[in-house]
Amino acid sequence: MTSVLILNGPNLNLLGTRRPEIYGSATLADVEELCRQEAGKLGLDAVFRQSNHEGQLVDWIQEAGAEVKAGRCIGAVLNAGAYTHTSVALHDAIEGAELPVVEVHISNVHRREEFRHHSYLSPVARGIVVGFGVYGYALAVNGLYHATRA
Ligand code: CA2
Repeated sequence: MTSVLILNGPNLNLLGTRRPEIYGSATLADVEELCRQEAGKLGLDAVFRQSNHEGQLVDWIQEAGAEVKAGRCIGAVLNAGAYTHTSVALHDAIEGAELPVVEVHISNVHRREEFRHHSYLSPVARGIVVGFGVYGYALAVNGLYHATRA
């Protein structure tokens, strides 16, 4: 079965426990279930991961690039959390792995602090979903599927 990778960065394991006014009340386990449902409708297997460590995210991006080249994966939905705004390493990993990525943010980062307005990942993303709460993950899975269909 072809897969779609859903990658979550630092602190997203805390989803649903704090800051509901910004991130809502869904937990990361709820987001995983949402992604599994959405991927299933498209005939895809959702591989869902979270790490607080930049290098781990780089490793997963590189592995996913190889899976895409082998025809076993369509690409990744990526909420890199705060690394979005800091990480040249994630930018380079996506570019180097030629991984189709849809960048997703639960909150509308452009309505928040200025330091959240810049993304190192957007220039190497196929698309961006911002500000639709956790439903943005479902939109991103769909967007990635349609953007990568031959
Ligand atoms: O809106 C998003 O999805 C973000 O990627 C979330 C990141 C933030 O640094 C980005 O600017 C925007 C933060 C994720 C941390 O999530 C928490 C959830 C509950 C409690 C504390 C943090």
